[in-house]
Order: sequence, then C-alpha cells, then structure tokens
Amino acid sequence: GEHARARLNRPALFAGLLAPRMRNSHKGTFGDVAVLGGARGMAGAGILAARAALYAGAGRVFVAAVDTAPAYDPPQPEIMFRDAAGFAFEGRTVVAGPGLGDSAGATHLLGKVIDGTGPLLVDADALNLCAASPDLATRLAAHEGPTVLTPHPLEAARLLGVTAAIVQADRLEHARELAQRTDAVVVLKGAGSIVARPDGEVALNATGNPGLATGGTGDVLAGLIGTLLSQGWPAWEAALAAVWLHGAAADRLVAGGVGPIGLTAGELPRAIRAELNAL
Ligand code: NPW
Ligand code: AMP
Ligand code: MG
Repeated sequence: GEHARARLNRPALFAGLLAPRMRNSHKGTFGDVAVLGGARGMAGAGILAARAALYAGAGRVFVAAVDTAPAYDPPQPEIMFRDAAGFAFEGRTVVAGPGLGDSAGATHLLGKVIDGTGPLLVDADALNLCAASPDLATRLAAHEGPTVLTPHPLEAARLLGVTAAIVQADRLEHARELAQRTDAVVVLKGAGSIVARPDGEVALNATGNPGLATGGTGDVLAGLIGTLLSQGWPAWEAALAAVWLHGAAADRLVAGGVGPIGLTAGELPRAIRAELNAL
C-alpha cells in the first residue's frame, strides 16, 4: 500500500492542552474514569489502569468489575469499586478491556459502553471481543465520542485478521489501516509505538524501553489515556501525550536504577505523575 511517513511524537504536539489547575477547581473538574474489567484472576489489570488514571489526575476513578470486585484496593483506597452490571457508565469516560475476560457478561457490558456516547478507550480483552464479533466491531466503528484503541501487535493482528508477524513487518501501514477501519485513533504498542488516526496521519514514539516488557504496563497506559480523555482532550492528542509520558516515565525509572530488569507496572503511575508535573 501507500507508505506513510511518521512524524516524531514530541511534547510540542500536545503540551498546549495541559491546562493549569484553576484555583477554584474541584474533583468534578478533572474527569470521571470508569475501568470496565475485573474478570476472575485478572482483577489486577483493572486496578493498575485505575491507579494510572488516579495518578494522572482524574477527579474520580471507578473499577466496574464484571466478576471480581474487591471491597477496595488497600494501597489505593481512593479507587471506588462497583459491580459492572447496573453501573452508570454514561457521562463517564470508559476504559474498557484491562482484565475484562471473554464471558457473556463482559461481551454484553462492552456492547453497552460501545453504544454509549462518551469518550472511550478500548484495550486488551475488549479489543479481542471486537475481533471475535463483527457486530461489536461495526458498533465500535460507529461509536460517538472520542475513541482510542490500544492494541499490542497480537491484538492488532486479531482485529485485522492476520498474524502478529505480518503486523510487525509493516507497523506504520497496519496501524493506519486499523485506524481507518475502526474510525478511531489507534496506538499500535511495542518498541516504537505508533499512533495513527483515520485520516492517515501517523506518529512514532521514541520514549520507553524494554523495562516495559512485563505484564500490566499496557493496562497502565490505558488508564492514563482514560484520564486525558475524561478531561476533554481530543483522541489524537490524548494518545500522543499518554504514549510519550508512559515511555518517559519508564525511562525516568530506569535512569534511577529501577529497571529495566524487574521494573513493575505498579511503579509506573507515580513516575507518570512526575512526568506530568514536569511538563
Ligand atoms: P508471543 O508470546 O510472542 O507469541 P494476549 P495479554 C504477543 C490482562 N492482564 N511484539 C506475545 O505473543 C490483560 O489486560 C492482566 C510481539 C504475547 O505473548 C488482558 O485482559 C494482568 N508480540 C489479558 O490479561 C497483567 C507481542 O501477544 C501475547 C508484543 C490478556 O492480555 C497482565 C500476549 O497477548 C495482563 O495485562 C510485541 N510488542 N506484545 C493482571 N495483573 O491482572 C504482545 N505480543 O494473548 O492477548 O494476552 O496481553 O497478556
Ligand atoms: P501490553 O502488552 O498491553 O501489556 O502493553 C505493553 C506496553 O509496554 C506498551 O505500552 C508497549 O508499547 C510497551 N513496551 C513493551 N515492550 C517494549 C519495548 N521493548 N520497548 C518499549 N516499550 C515497550
Ligand atoms: Mg495489554
């Protein structure tokens, strides 16, 4: 296909959107983020996304769990837990997918948030469910409101109906193709993440390191994007900023001796906070 030239993702592309906190602001000013996840055995993924949302400055953060709703997260009691069935997703930014699983309940609730009108981040099992259901994929492409998809190469391959090796052989082109097909901003993750939008514009991210190659780091990115969307950022700028910040946070941790070996996803949210306040 036609070859896209990627621009380099830099803070200059998004820093103007980082508004100073007004003196009379309150928690309602900074966005509600609801993570749709919480399948048995993967409660941690939703909690990681929620912690990232919190440390990125969201006003209120919920985990709407399809299965495992812990009473609370002891190290992070600010996070509120709810049963996903009956949760009021409308009016909130939804981060769908981290630890969502593939149950009938998960599929139903994903359809419900896709048919909603708010900002939407689609990651992990939510992407896999869309790859498995042409109906969900069609509804996702029609979603109203800013939409960001964050596939890793295998998730992108499932959505495109190819192999991960094929996606990796031309990351720019496949990120672009997926953005066009889904009419959403797409982050194709992995070393040198690509951010693509439906009109063909693409950006290559240079921050981050192999310390991020460990479980849960993608869930943190999803929560971070959710916060920026909840604060009214357009999808493209939210994705660019979050990918840059997430990688810069990992680079900051490694520079401080925390990794690359043994860096954990749970260490990222505080480092992301440091990057945000240093912008
Ligand atoms: P391989 O091994 O090379 O063949 P899956 P998942 C590939 C939750 N989590 N470049 C690679 O394939 C998530 O949120 C819960 C090339 C890899 O093995 C999801 O809901 C956690 N290939 C659920 O688990 C912490 C790449 O994809 C395979 C690649 C399943 O998500 C962990 C994995 O893909 C996790 O986040 C790259 N850059 N990156 C928790 N604490 O609760 C990935 N691959 O089968 O979709 O599984 O990503 O682990
Ligand atoms: P996930 O596979 O969903 O857990 O997401 C992994 C996260 O770590 C994504 O943001 C990837 O871009 C990032 N990541 C994984 N491996 C590397 C790497 N070698 N270099 C830079 N970033 C990476
Ligand atoms: Mg993931």
